[in-house]
Formats: sequence, structure tokens, C-alpha cells
Amino acid sequence: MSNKPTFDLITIFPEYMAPLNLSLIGKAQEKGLVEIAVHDLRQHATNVHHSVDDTPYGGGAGMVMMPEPWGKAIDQVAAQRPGTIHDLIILTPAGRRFNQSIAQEMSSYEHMIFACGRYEGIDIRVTEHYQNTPGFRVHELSIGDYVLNGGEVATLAIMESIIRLIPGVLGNPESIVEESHSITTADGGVLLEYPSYTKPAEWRGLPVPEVLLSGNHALIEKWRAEQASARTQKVQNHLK
Ligand code: 6GU
Repeated sequence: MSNKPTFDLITIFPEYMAPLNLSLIGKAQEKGLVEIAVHDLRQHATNVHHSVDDTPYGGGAGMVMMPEPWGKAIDQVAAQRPGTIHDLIILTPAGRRFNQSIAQEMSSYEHMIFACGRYEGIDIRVTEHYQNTPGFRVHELSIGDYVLNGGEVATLAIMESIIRLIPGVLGNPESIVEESHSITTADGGVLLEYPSYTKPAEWRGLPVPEVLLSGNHALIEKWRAEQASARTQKVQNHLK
């Protein structure tokens, strides 16, 4: 039995991570299924002003996060887990686009370190240094094609998608298989979820499709598959 997955989050806004103590992720921590620790990057600042950023070499707008506070923070959390592989996740809009299959893969990692950059990002030598450090695997990830002020919200989204895949976290594990983004289509894309209905059978003049009331499970399955595929088509056409 491997150790429980551990997440060390490094940010200049530790308070941003408060939602991790709520709901399923809060319960997962209480049940001892995952361990989460949040660290303040500023504690590793190297100058009297406790600054962690500076102007970019070569000029340009904005500020860049200096490498040394990151190096000290990352080394410290790595030293707490000798002998394990450290997966260093660097959040950046320039990273690989996160998706369900990456979540699946990450749900088997033992020690993840999330580096939440702010401003114009982290000095790239942090990435390069840990790519060349034994025991580390570095992943630069983005959550989509839009710009956030920092990696904190991306970290929350990615962690939620990983932690719900960890055995024991969800009440009904079957729901993972059926839901959106879990079913891969022939062309390597993802099949979106079919639409759902519950009581009442008619709401504001809108009836539940007859087939769902029929009790005919083969027909229901066929209808749902058609709906899922139509939805997927529609979203894909919209993206073109
Ligand atoms: Cl990971 N960071 C920032 N700052 N913006 C993003 C992002 C990450 N993913 C999408 N936009």
C-alpha cells in the first residue's frame, strides 16, 4: 500500500486555499485519504523587504518572481519526503492544457508540489533547475486559453479534479465512469454527459422525455448515448 497522496501548495496568498477545507476535499483530509499543506512563499524571501518579485531582464511590463524564494520553498517541502518522487506542478498560462486524462494520471502521484505563480510568472530557471534535479518531475500546466492573475484558482480546479478520483473520496465511484470527460471517443476526444432530469415529470410546461419514464432500460441507454453524442457534436462545432 503506497502512502497517501500529499499536496504541498506554495503561494503568496495561503488564504486563497481555504476552500480545500470544505466539502469532499475537506472530508478527504479528515478521513486521512489525502494530506494537504499550504506554504507562504514570502517566508522564503531573501531580502529585508520580503519581496519575491523583480523587474524582468530585457525590459517589458510587469514583474517576474525571483527564483531563489521558489528554490528555498521547493527544497524545503521536498526534504520533508526523502525517497519519494516529487511532481512539481508549475501553473502557467504557457503550460500544457490540463484535462481529465492528466487528472487520471496525477491521481496516482505520491507527492505533488504546486507552485502558484503571480505577476508575469516565475523566472524560467526554476523550471530548468528542477527538470535537471534527480527525484523531480516537472509539469507546466494551464487550465485553459484565458489569463488569470495567478495559479491559485488553477491549483484549486486541478486539485479538485485529482482528489475526487482517489479511492474512497467519492460516495459512488461508478459516477466517475459515466460523467463528462471520462468517456473517450474513437478520435481521442471526449464524450460529454447526457442531460439529466428529476421530479417533477413536468416543470413550467417542460416535460421529461417520455423514454425516461418508459422503464425500458435498453431504449433509455440508446437515447442517452444519442444525446451525449449530439451534445458533443454541438460543442465541437461551436469551437470551430
Ligand atoms: Cl495555470 N495561470 C494563469 N495565471 N493563468 C491561467 C492559467 C494558469 N491557466 C489558464 N490561465
